[in-house]
Amino acid sequence: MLDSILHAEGAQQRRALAKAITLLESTRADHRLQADELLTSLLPHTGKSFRLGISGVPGVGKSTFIEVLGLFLIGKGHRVAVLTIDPSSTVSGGSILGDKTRMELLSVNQRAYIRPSPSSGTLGGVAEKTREAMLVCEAAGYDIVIVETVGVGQSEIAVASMTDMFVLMQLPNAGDDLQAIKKGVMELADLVVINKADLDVDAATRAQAQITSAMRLFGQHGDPDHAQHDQQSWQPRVIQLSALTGAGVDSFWDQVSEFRKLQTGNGSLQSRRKQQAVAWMWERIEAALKREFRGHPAVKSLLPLLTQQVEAGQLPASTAARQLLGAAHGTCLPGQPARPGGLGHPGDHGLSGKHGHPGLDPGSTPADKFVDPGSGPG
Ligand SMILES: Nc1nc2c(ncn2[C@@H]2O[C@H](COP(=O)(O)OP(=O)(O)O)[C@@H](O)[C@H]2O)c(=O)[nH]1
Ligand SMILES: [Mg+2]
Repeated sequence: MLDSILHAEGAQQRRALAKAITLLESTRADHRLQADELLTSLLPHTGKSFRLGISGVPGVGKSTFIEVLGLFLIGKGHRVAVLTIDPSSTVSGGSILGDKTRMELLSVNQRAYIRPSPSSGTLGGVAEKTREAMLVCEAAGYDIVIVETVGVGQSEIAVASMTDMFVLMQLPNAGDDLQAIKKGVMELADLVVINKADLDVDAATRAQAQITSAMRLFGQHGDPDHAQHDQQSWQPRVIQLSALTGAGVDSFWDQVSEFRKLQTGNGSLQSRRKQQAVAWMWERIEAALKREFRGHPAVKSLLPLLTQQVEAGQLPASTAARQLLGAAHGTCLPGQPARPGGLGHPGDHGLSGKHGHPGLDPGSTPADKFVDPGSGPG
């Protein structure tokens, strides 16, 4: 499979690609081992593409735009892979994005590869599969990878944190209701595209001005920890285009190319990717630990009661957390009588007042192994 991904051409390579991605998406443990092996061998061949994230509400014109952009790029000699993260498909099995049919020309083009969102799993899991699929596409020589998502839930954050450039698509009336635009998402955007400019040029131009000034404000007052942008080298921009007529697609690509050149030249692109890779590692560690924790028999048996007590305001959330963490480690909390099975009595929640017990440092209990002190993907 490895060889076909790297060296085969045409239909044979696409088949290998599809097979590899299916393997990545499998939940079977033996498949996962194979997938890990495959990814490790592919890794030296990855990283050479440009990773473009595109987000926007359903109906904004993402599919129309990606079709026209994809064909434009193929015309320039690129090979284009399109992957999607669709949170709706993980919840309902239905899909907001899965309208492959809209990319009629792109989906049959030999130089394009389109893969819909995995349809089960948590958002974190789905995002990870997509990230891995992206690496496989890169190894197969797709030099532009587009990751598409809808503007619902946390999926934009997932896409922004696996791509080199994050593009937010808006409708021409977006400027009329800036409140409706989620500030956090706007802050992630390297470029905002006002689509459907053909419908109402005035509205699109107004939206462009309003969003430009709003973004400048975010830039000035944004939380520096979340600031992705080196203000010196790239000030996020707002442009308008029409995916339907294709007007503005070339200048869109000019912006992307300028961004890419700048970010590559000053090392931002490399450091962004490094950060992303480490953040994903932690994201996966946290998810796996949580799953393991929830599956622990002692936790399973305690959880319903403690949850109920926390809901009812009878037990401080922090105390419940410590009891559960202690249970998972088979340790009882200091100050509680040891009981068979190593669990404190679930009903015994009179812990307040014992927090100051000499030698009782909540920061050094084994329970803390479950907590990553702030080196998460945040
Ligand atoms: N007038 C106009 N309509 C557009 C444009 N882009 C997309 N549309 C239409 O908007 C609708 C939704 O587009 P689609 O690409 O499916 O949006 P998505 O849900 O974001 O993928 C379709 O009927 C498109 O034909 C545009 O630039 N101008
Ligand atoms: Mg669509």
